[in-house]
Amino acid sequence: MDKSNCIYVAGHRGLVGGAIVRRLEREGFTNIVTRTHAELDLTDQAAVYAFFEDTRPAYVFLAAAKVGGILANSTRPAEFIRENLLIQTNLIDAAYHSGVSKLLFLGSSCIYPKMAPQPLKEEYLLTGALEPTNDAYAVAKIAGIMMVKSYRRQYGFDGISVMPTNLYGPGDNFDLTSSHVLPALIRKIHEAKVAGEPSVTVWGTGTPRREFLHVDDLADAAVFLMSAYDDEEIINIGTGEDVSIGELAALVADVVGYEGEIVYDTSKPDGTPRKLLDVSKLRGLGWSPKVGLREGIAATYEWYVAQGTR
Ligand code: GFB
Repeated sequence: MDKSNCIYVAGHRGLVGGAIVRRLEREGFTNIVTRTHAELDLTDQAAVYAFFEDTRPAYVFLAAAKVGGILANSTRPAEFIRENLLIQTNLIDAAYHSGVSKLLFLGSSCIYPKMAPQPLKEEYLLTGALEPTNDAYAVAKIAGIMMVKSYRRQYGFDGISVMPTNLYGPGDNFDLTSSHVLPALIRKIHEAKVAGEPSVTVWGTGTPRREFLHVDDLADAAVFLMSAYDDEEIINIGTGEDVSIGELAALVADVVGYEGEIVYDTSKPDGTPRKLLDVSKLRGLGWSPKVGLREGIAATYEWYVAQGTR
């Protein structure tokens, strides 16, 4: 990518897209194109085609998606499958037809089978049944991966698919009905501390294990892979380390300075027991994460508190 190339970041108002724009700006890219939802509805095929014909970006980061935590995924699967299929189908096809030089599609670690061996190697894709709490979202993402791969095979289109682990950071969604676990715990534990509550409720048993990557590291890896990776096979982006939800709650409580009790609501789902990515392929290319979990949680907590005081 040249600094003056036209680069379209789809989904720039989201956690991932926002971080990619910040990363590109910091590196001195001068021609970054973004569109808000009000300006361009990515589920509207005609509007997406017209946008690509007018703008003709050279590179596309496809970070636009309908995303959410375990509750949102399990209670609104129709929205997750429909919106993600429409957005990615429109963007990938329009990018190909308008002559985009390269497209990077973001998947998710939930595409792997629920009971796959750990850590999850890229080759485990489509070797077993999915986790039911997010199977609709996962099927949409798998369709995106297959579309990128098929356009490469049939048309020679230069698309790559990257699979990030669970992400967090500034700009995350802190709505308790739709958020992922990390922002949810930051909010719940902060509010319990402020209100002097004796305990905080964490969903599930606390035993599932998750790997967390700071979104600035993800953005760094995505920009790196746009240049360094060129293959039809997917590539994982993670830290290679995970923690249990119980350990995560204790860490967040420590960062926030909350000394109350953590109680578990086992009527809520645990989801997949573990999804730790094998990151040897990415490390082999020379990339590794920079933000440690405690440090990343502290920075995200600071950002969250600052939002409320603005
Ligand atoms: O982050 P999370 O919602 O999604 O939940 P997944 C991870 C774990 O944290 C689950 C537990 O075991 C939850 O039960 N948890 C505990 C909580 N307390 C809370 C809470 O207050 N809020 C939330 N949200 N969880 C998602 C998928 O799976 O991960 C998506 O549904 C996507 O498709 C995303 O892949 C990265 O890690 O289980």
